[in-house]
Amino acid sequence: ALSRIGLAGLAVMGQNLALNIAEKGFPISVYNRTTSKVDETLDRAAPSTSPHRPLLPPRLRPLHPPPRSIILLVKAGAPVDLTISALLPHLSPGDSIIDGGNEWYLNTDRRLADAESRNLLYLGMGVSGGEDGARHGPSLMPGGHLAAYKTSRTFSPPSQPRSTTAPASPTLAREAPGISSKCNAELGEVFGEWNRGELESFLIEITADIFRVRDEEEGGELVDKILDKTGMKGTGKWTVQQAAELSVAAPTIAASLDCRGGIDRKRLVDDVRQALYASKICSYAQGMNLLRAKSDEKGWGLNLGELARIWKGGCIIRAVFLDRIKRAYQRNPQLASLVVDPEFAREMVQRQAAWRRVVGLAIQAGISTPGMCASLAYFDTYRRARLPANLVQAQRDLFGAHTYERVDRPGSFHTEWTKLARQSKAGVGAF
Ligand code: NBP
Repeated sequence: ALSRIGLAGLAVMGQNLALNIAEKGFPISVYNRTTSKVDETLDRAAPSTSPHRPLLPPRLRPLHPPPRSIILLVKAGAPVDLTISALLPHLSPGDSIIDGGNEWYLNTDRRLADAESRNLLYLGMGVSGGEDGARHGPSLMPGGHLAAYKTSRTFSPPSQPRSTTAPASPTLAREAPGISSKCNAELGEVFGEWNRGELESFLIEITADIFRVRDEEEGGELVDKILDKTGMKGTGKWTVQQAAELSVAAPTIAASLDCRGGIDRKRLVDDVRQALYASKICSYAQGMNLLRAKSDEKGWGLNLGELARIWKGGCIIRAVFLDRIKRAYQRNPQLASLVVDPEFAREMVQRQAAWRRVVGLAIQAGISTPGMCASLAYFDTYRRARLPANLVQAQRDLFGAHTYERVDRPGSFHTEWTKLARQSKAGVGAF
């Protein structure tokens, strides 16, 4: 059969997604700049589902007449533009381009407008779930032309229900006083146990596995041999930039990005579990608020509860509590923050003593736990009726006449602070 679907970019994600789509019975044509990856993909495909080759010049023969959908899974940025340029001469009005990479949204906006001017349709589609998700059922978050979505949804690989961020530092339990430094196996057990409770999620599950892996060549445990340096492809940085631009508080997410740099042991482990859970809720709360702010700015009308549902399958942030997050937004779509939803607020309050003990201990012992500390500060801002921001705004009004709002009446106000302060001082002196 001729394929209606093409996929360009056969690295980890593209190769696995192509095999997934082919396996579900949809003929697909594939392309990669380096042709050996096309061969690799074909070698991996079951004979009956073999993806067609090649998608791109000189032969576009296997493709069905328009409309077709071409998925891109190449590195974000210039490689996407180059791949689109190579594809353009072979596309016809009504065809859809679906960029499945983690792209900066302004690049997506630009390409969408360009596609429109050529009578093409465009989707920017977040793909989560890594290699395994792409192969067996990723979490997909498309945005762009509705018509492109409608044409393409027929072949979107179904997500399989399986279970974001782990803002806490798992090294805390290991480095804290009273905990042996050679306890990765024990930590593996602890994470395994946590994954059977309220913390059940992909990242807790894989952390348990990582602690169990030995270094086959050199001996010892592999996690201890890994340099404490993490790579990044820009998504974390973009999230923090957006939070700053939209004035949405996201300290846990920012701290997680930054760190990508004689005690009762049982109680400590349990305290860390509670602190981790509470910190994760803060992290989700910040992410959701950021999405809502962008949605308000752009008029997207995002349904936050529905987003929580999409992430339940395939996505690396899948977690057992996403169902409850969905319900929280169903109860109140305008929820100011997840931490003030009655159900989550009750849980946070129940866990705060343990959380404070863990953060206090970490500070005393000089162990960096930026995610947990930032989350606790975030939570505490919601516990206070008033925050010290009034003083900051007064300072801004003093030095830059930036005006301020009042708690007791509407409007925008400006005060001659220095003049009044001098008068007041003079007045005090006269007493
Ligand atoms: P990479 O992000 O490592 O990109 C490799 C692909 O980009 C290869 O096909 C490569 O072709 C192609 N490419 C490059 Br690099 N420069 C190119 C250029 N100048 N012209 C044309 N093609 C070029 O692959 P990935 O890890 O599979 O990820 C693909 C996308 O999906 C990324 O945006 C990523 O952020 C996103 N994503 C990844 C994951 C994950 O777990 N890996 C999860 C979710 C989303 P070549 O073979 O010829 O070098």
